Amino acid sequence: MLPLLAVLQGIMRNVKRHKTKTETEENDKNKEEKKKAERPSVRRKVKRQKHEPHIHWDRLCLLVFTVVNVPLLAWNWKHLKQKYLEYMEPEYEFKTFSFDHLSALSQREMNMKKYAYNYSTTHIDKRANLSRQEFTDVYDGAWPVIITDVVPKWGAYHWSKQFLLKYYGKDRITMKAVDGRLDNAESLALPLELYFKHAHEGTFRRWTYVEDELFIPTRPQLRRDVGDCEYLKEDYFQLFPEEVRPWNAMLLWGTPHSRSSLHIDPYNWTGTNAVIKGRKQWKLIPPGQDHLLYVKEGKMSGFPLECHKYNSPVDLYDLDLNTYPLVSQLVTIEVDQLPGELLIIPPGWFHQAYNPEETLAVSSQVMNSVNYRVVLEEILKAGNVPRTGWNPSLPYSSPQEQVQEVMSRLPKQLLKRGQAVTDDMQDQIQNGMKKKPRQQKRKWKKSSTWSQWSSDTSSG
Ligand SMILES: O=C(O)CCC(=O)C(=O)O
Repeated sequence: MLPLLAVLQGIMRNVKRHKTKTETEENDKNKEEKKKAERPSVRRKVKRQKHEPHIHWDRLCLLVFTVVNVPLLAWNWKHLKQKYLEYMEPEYEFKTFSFDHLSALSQREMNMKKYAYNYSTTHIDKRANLSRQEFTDVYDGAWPVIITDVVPKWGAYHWSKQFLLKYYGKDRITMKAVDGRLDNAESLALPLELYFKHAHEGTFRRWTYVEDELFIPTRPQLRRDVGDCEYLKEDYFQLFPEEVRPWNAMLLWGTPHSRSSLHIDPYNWTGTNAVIKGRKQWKLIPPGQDHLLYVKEGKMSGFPLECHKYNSPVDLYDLDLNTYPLVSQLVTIEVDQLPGELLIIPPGWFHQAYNPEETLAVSSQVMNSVNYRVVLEEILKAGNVPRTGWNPSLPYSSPQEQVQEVMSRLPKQLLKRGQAVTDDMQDQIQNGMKKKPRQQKRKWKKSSTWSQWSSDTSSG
């Protein structure tokens, strides 16, 4: 700033000097011209000179100075500020981050003393009229909880199979069909009306599970019916560009015996699961036991913005201890979830759900000030943005600003890719396999009849 002011002063001084010099020169000239004008031969020449435009050097200099220096000044200010911050502290690097579950648990134990509630430290509490503060103090990021008084207020709570059939019967929904063990699954896109007819069928070794990530988000009326939860209103996923924002509100509609894999959610977010009809049984694994779960490294989720996938090949509802002997050491927490109940699962907890009867549910997610750093870690770990070259003041800014900063650094081609993943997925569902998927791993077969799928799998 100071050097620039000095330059400005210098220029002004020169302009002044130039001005006085020009004035004296002009006076002398005028005198001479007067003399010449007395001679008729030069009278015409003098007249012409009188009409020539007069250049205001001072104003011109000031204009040039302003045009050149204002942008320079703006750039310099930013640059100097950056240099100052770099001098005070070197460039910030996102080091690998891991959530400290033990300290979250000990904090929870301390906070529990503030409230007159008989908390379980080995099971899952079912709560109503829970205050936001108590949720933050005792459950968020630390321990799963079932909320019983939220879902009954949602429009979705009143969905029936008939309602879905009436308005969306012809639309295709995506599902996995299992014949044998859980890992022998096939992906299908079938008309809802076809699934509707068979949704009550299912045996322990042969079942089907609608796990459709786009069905609700792409139908505004259904999306509106999925309400929110007072405790999870803060959601930084809303700061993600739309092209790479994780799909939200997955439709889960399973035949009896259908089940999810044993997994941690994408981005390691805080997950929610609302049962609308039927019943779910859950096995939840407190963190720190990943070494007992045979999780394969390096698997990717295929989400619009890539992240690692943490799936265990173990089926806790169909144990194979010969192949996975370490599982016998696992500590699991079990809970049954009834219609109208909302389960909230903290990051880092492997979980698997089993539908003992036909069950309709919706799962969602949030990124908030408790888990934002875990989610950012997954984004960095997947190589979406480099870990180096960040503004040193970043760690001191708010979680929201940090998320915004990371999002602003996503390369344009990632946004394009994100949109392409969603478009491909929709194309495949609507048009079968006509369009070749780009970078996407999920592929749905377009069977048009249930028996076609059944005969396909039985012959295979
Ligand atoms: O209800 C289910 O099948 C489990 C869903 C689930 O775990 C999830 O959405 O992450």
